[in-house]
Amino acid sequence: MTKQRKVIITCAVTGAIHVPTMSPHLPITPDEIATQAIDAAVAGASILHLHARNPQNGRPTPDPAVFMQFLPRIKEACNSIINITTGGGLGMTVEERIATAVTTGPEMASLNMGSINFGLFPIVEKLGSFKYKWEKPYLDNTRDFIFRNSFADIEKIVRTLTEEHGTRFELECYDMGHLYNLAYFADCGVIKPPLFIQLIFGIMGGIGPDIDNLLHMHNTARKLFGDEHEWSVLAAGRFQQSFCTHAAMMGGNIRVGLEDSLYIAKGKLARSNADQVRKLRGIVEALSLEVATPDEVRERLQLKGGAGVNF
Ligand code: KMH
Ligand code: ZN
Repeated sequence: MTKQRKVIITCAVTGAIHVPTMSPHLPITPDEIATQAIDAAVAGASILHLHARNPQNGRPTPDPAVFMQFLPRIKEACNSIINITTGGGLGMTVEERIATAVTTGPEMASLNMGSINFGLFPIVEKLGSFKYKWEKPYLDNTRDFIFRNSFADIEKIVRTLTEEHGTRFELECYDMGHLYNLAYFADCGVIKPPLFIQLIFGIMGGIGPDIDNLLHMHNTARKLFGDEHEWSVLAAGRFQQSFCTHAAMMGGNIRVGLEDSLYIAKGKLARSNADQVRKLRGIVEALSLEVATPDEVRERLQLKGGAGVNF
């Protein structure tokens, strides 16, 4: 029997799904994002998946100038791998979505492996009133929103970031077909191993949060990519912790953070990203598993190292 590898914990710190009304603990300003990211790193997150928000009203922004208010600070304070979103937020063009990764050349960037509906509109009814004017239409408009990631979009993002910067990817798969899209790009050599595949459950428009689906996606990834891939799991909302626990038990890696869930326990908001990292780290260690350090992850995923980025 092969020894189980150390568990890679990714923390997705703020994202572009949740709106400020939903939690006072969602980091918004560059200072809040930096502080929570650094605390998550100290708690055990070896990869930090980062988005930016308008500091005045919390709306997701692709503006590289806003990212640059926190990226150097995080890099200086910790050794964790900085992973910049190319998914961005609702309504951003693909050019806007990749602008920060193109200018900063991170070690890692997210790469969404197919187009899907992305329904956030049911949240509106649950909230009732809103802190900022942009929040309600932002969520409501997802009734008629397609999260666009065509073959051409994916190829453009990969070629640009690989050729210009040697950036490698968190390959986000929201449904079975996305694994096959990835297999196409791996077979033709556009995306090179080792692949770091993020299996995503519970986004409205993607595959549902059913453990049978996790087994099926994991088995399919194994058939398609064999030894050439590492896999990780994220699940939205209340499924976050149970899916991460299953993934760790099955030999996978995990992603936590307020991008994916605002909660630490049933009905209880997480006060920080680090709270979630600490809780899942505790579960991982209770299973007699170890957590991977950033340098161990760099070696496993063949990343270029923090010295090679432009911030
Ligand atoms: N919000 C997650 C479900 C991205 O940043 O590229 C997916 C995500 C997208 O992390
Ligand atoms: Zn993201």
